[in-house]
Amino acid sequence: TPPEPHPNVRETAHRIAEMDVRGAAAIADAAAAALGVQAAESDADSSEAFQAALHAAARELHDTRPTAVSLPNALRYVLSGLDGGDGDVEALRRTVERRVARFQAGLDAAQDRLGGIGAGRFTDGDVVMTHCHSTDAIACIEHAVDSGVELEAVVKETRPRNQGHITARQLRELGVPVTLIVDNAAHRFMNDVDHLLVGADSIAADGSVINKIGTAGLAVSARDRGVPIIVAAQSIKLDPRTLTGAAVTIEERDPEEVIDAGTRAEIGEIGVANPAFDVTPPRHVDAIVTEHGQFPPESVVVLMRELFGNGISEPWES
Ligand code: RUB
Repeated sequence: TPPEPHPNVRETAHRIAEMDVRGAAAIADAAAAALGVQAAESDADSSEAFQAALHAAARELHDTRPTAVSLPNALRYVLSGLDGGDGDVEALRRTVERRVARFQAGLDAAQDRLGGIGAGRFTDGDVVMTHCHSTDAIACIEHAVDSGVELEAVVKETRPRNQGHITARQLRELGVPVTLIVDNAAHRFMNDVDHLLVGADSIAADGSVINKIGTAGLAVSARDRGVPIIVAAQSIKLDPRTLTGAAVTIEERDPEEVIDAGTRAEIGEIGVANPAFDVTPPRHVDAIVTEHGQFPPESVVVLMRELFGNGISEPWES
């Protein structure tokens, strides 16, 4: 039987699955932190036992939500090529702790850098439409506001979980005037906005953007009105598995997020579908803003090869 992960790992996995921790960057940060606790508090007496416990922890974290690639990328960063070496548990522990710290610092630095790059797209008086809640997207607005650019925002509420409320509050706190709209009003407001700004959970090698359900239709609407579509996504959102043709799994969530059981029973026998994400094709995306610069979606594969090479490992499967 595999070793029991540390209770903090259990708790973190639960919080990710329940979406108390949500959004691709926050999920990656929390998963790395949990591996750090697993390493720090492991009572393993051999490097094999130490690694087995870490792998079990990573598996539990990995199996929480399937779509945001930042999660497996975080686990890979911390665990890849970890060397049991001379069997020194203390050395392994220090290596893991150092990698976790470096990973977390890297997340913050990347978001800050891409925010500065994305901010360059905005000029005084621009109106930005947002979908869901993305910390990478908000970083772009925050950098623009900090450098004195005046922006307004049209914020989609983002059913069924209303992450737009989080975006509305954070933009409000930045001093950005916010107009909250229902998702169905997006096309009607498209004439009034200058940019569509969204985040990403995963970006495939062909430049497809996997983000909160509704992004793909929204991009069609923006295209129709000539509104540029910007995706703010640090490189941890690039999915190296797609280099070899793997498809990104779209999470299907509980129907109760869409309709409560009582109301559903009153309606009678119906199916309810609740996919959490969709795929926006590269032709509907103008720019992917990363910490390494802005890319047309078709050329993001170059960056992906540079950062990940062609071989990727899933150490927690061993
Ligand atoms: C969140 C979502 C966000 C991306 C990017 O979905 O789709 O746009 O994760 O977020 P959910 P960030 O609420 O289902 O997790 O830029 O913060 O990584």
